[in-house]
Amino acid sequence: MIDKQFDKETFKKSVKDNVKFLYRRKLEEATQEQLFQAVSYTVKDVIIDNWLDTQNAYEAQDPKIVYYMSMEFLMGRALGNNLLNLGAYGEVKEALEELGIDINALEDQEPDPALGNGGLGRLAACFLDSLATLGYSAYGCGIRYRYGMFKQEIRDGYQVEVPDAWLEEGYPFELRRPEYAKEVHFGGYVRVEYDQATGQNKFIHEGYQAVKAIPYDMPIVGYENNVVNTLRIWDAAAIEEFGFDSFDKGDYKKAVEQENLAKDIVNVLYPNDNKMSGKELRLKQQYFFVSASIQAAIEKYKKTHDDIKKLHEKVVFQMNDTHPTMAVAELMRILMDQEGLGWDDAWAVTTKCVAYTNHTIMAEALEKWPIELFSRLLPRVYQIIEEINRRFIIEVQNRYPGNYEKIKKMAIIYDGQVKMAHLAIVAGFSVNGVARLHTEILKNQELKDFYEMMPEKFNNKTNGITQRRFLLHGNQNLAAWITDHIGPDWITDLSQISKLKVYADDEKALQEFMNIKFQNKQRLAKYILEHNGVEVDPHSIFDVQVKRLHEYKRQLLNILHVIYLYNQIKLHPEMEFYPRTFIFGAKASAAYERAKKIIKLINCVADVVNNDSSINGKIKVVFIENYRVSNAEMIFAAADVSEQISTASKEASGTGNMKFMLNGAPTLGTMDGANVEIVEEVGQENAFIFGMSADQIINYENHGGYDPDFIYNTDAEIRQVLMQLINGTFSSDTELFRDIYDSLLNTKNCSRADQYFILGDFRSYAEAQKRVEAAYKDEKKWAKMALLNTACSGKFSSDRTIQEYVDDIWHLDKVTVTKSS
Ligand code: DL6
Repeated sequence: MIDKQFDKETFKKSVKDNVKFLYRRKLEEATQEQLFQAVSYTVKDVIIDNWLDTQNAYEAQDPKIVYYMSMEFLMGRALGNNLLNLGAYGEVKEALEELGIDINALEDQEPDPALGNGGLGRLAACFLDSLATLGYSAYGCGIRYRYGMFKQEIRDGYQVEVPDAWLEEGYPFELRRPEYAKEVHFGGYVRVEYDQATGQNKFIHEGYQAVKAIPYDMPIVGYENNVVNTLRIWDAAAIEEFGFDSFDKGDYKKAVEQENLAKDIVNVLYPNDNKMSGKELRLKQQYFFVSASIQAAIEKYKKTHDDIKKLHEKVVFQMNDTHPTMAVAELMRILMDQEGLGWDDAWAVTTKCVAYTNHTIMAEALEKWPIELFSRLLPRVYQIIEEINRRFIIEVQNRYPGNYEKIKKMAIIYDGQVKMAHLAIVAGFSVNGVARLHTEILKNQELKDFYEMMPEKFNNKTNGITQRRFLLHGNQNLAAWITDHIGPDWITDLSQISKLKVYADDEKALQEFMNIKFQNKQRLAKYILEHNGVEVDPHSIFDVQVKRLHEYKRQLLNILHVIYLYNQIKLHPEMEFYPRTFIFGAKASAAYERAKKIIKLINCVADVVNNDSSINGKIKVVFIENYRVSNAEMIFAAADVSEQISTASKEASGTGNMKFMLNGAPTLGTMDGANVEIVEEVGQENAFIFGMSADQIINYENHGGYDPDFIYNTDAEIRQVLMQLINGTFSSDTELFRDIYDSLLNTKNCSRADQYFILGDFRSYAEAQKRVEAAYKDEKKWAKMALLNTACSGKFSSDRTIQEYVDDIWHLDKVTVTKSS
């Protein structure tokens, strides 16, 4: 590959030239940042050739295109990943070494483009990687937030949010494309005019504020196949640049308003995970990128096709959760108001073009917008949704005559609110969940009425992750070892990794496998020492929970169990205990007070436990600051135990669970989300499963909850742990964790005691943790278990997921791209 892409000497010269022309410096004088930019521009030059070749191939072959519409793309760093996918990492590393440049240090210069919160955004990024690698024509469509996910600093144990100015130094892997700018309209009113010629009403949107949407394209490099797809993220600008003209015309106020609107729209990513923000600006963001993306898609289609009624043959829009659901009405608007189709024709096209993925059943995440806000901000779009709703209600009435309960539950507009999930289901030709259990819950519980009325739309697509970032790049030693043993095919066909199973009883192989894990643990221990000032023993069990902080994910269960273990060790200093390092990493939404308190609690417990010499370092607790894609890659590689302990039924899928598994860490988890399928692949005996089932939880919920007070009153050890939250053990301020304590019990301050069944699952969790310890002590048994986790992870590649989307939903054509030079 390298021969075609890179010539070492040319590469080195190009880096030197870039340093000279960009910074007027010699290589030796350049800063690390300047070297990063110079190298990245050199790599981008190669990518651009492939990008052009891909475009030519697409033009020649005219494949169907999927537009993956997502408010979030959590891309992670590009330089290393691009080099790997170009098949040039090793050679470039060598070339850089010859120039005296360390590639790792260089990669560390890159900001983490963090245009996403967590699972949903990272999934979108994995999907783009797989689409390019499998050779499908795809655009990611999103927003170029000026500030991505905040950087997390931990000060005095508290999370502090620091703005993420990822564009400050200029981002080398993007291209501004002003020639494809679009206008997006907000506010105003709709004037209806009768058109004599057609005998139809025309709907004319007037008095609006306009914003210019300017696309920036980022290359998405397929793995060694010359394909480069595009992530198109939209920036906003005022239509008329603020200037003297406006003063002269007395239009000053309008110009300032437009300028501010544009600035606001793309300013910042809302840092909410599994919770809707309900803010006007968020609605504006949604419409902004949806409108611009659909306009661009239709314009592209019309360049080479003249029958708009056949749009669905060449275009499909996948709505990543409900955030882009406005796509339904926007497409209708363009088809009717601009392309001149009547309602029925427009609806026929739209309903063959849009598909919806649901990522959560958390009630607080389901998007509902007040009619007042929606109709004021998007009057024409709202009008169209009203009409979709009117027609849908007639359908429901015809199907269930006299059943007003159905209308109440299924209407798109009800109770003064627009329900985006209902709109997505009514218009979408496909509705999918993201793991088998999740899809079943959607069908039988959350979306039961819709499933009964339109079962053919519902399907499951279990999530996946790209092995190229999370093994080939993140765990290079293990990747090389795997390739040595089974060849390189696993890189593009993860099912091949099952060939490792033959080594499950091979002592030498197991030893090598665990040696690599140990090296990765040493690397993480070094990072922890440097970043947390805490010394951890790589011989201890690295027990890891890294993910967003949310009560349903139950980091609280984990830390309460740490307190319980600490009490046990204090009480029985002689008891056998295998040293354990509990590693946490999590960002909490800035406004989520309880989640932030849980972070503080973890850090307070860490302070006490890590500094108590009486326990001889048997337990260490570490909270890794600013958990993000780049440090995640290193953390997964070093984990022994993967904590996936959500309340059953709440985690739609999880994808961290798959990344741990791929890197040889057995799951300690509930039967939730994709854990169910992980256990199915690897076997119960190679995981540590505990807790109530989804059915049990749902049953409790449907019958008024359960009684945690009973557990508190009858289990003295659990009671002791809870008391320690409010008796000064972990903070001299005994009120600091009162809210957490209250949330677990039927106190006067708590409306739903222990909503996430922490006490209910506590004993079962503690018992599973004992099984972990026993298994770990048996070195051979553990090594086999770890290796089998890697060997059984084949199903969880996003390549498999994408192929299923292609086969069942999108029906895309595979394209081959050959290099032109
Ligand atoms: O599907 C990706 C990811 C799942 O793996 C997680 O289980 C789920 O919590 C997450 N959902 C969201 C929902 N956000 N909204 N809306 O992030 O999706």
